[in-house]
Amino acid sequence: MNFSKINQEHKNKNVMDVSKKVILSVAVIAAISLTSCKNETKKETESTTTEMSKEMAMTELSFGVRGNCGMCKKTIEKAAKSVEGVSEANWDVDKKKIDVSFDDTKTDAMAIHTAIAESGYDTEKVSGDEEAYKNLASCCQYDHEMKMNRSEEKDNHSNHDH
Ligand SMILES: [Cu+2]
Repeated sequence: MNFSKINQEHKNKNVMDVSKKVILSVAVIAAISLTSCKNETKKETESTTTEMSKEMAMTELSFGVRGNCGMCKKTIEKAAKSVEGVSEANWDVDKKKIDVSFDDTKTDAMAIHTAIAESGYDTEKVSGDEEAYKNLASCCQYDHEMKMNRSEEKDNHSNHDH
């Protein structure tokens, strides 16, 4: 008699334990999914901030580069983009001027001038490499006296070194 009563109580206790466990695990799962949602949101915010600060670190610069045609444009832009940290390079055939965007923690203006000069083209600061110039297509062998950086508004930064 006694024994079966105890057994019954024991069973009841088991049932109680099981339902407690179920409630507990539901609560845990809910808590985990809440936390993971929060984490995801946080991560997204963080990566957005990183991208934004990356964009803010980009330095934009334009300077004169001599050249004649679309082939020159390709060579000049390829040379500028070969510099690590340069993300954009756009040479204007009419203005004889290049616009570049670069990460100033990775490179600087002189590295870009030098890379373009090595491909055979004169920049405002560095004369084009003579050997590379001789190897340019004859249509690309521009006049070394050519006026460069023909933009209307004069960029104040182009007149002094940093
Ligand atoms: Cu050309």
